[in-house]
Amino acid sequence: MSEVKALIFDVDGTLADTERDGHRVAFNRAFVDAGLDWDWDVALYGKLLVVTGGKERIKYYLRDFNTTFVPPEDLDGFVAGLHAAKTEHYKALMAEGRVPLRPGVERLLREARSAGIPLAIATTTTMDNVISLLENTLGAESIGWFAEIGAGDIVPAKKPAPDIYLWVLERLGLAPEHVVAFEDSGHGVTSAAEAGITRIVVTTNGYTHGQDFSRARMVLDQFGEPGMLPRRADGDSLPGPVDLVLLAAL
Ligand code: XBP
Ligand code: MG
Repeated sequence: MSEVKALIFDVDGTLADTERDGHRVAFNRAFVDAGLDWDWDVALYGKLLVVTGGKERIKYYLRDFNTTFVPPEDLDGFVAGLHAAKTEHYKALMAEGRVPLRPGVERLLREARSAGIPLAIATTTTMDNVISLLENTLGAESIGWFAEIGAGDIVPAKKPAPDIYLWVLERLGLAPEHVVAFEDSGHGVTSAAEAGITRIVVTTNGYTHGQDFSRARMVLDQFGEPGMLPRRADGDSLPGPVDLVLLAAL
């Protein structure tokens, strides 16, 4: 077993349940601002999550779900404008403290920091969104906890493509066998696995429960805390929360 030399975290759905009450609400507010009658309810948004990336998701919605809407000639400009407005709404929602970190996230981050294990982020979401989530949950200084943050359009192809994980691994100067990746979705697992990472821990949520996690090493409902143990898909609890001892034995 190789030594664990860094932990790489996905953001949306993994660090926090941002999709339903963060991104989705922000998209809808941007649509209202633009005078559009589009409403992405909780169920529809679950279907739209098949496509990662907010701009890509809007285009997918127009192509497959709202086929009668006639977009302006400059589709890319139109989508970019909506998406920029959505990012502002997302940041405002985060500033309201609407979305807490998932159980055990802060504990695991702090444990790794104390042990001198570098932290990194590999996400498809916009960098501004990552910063605003971290600032409003762990405080502004927590951005410096991460040795590398790979986010949004920094790579051409978003998850499930491996590009963002490859980018982060290269910046860390580490081979995939030396890291553990944390994900919540099938697309995220594919992205990490295609980058060569085999130690992948999944924490599922309402939107991703039941997806294909066959390439993950461990699938749990949460990282857990000492009094709140993570459960596997079969319902069995782990003996303790996800910590560095467990990760070293993966
Ligand atoms: C997260 C996403 C993101 C957000 C929206 O996927 O798909 O696109 O929904 O963010 P993952 P932007 O957790 O696998 O990284 O609107 O900023 O693109
Ligand atoms: Mg995710």
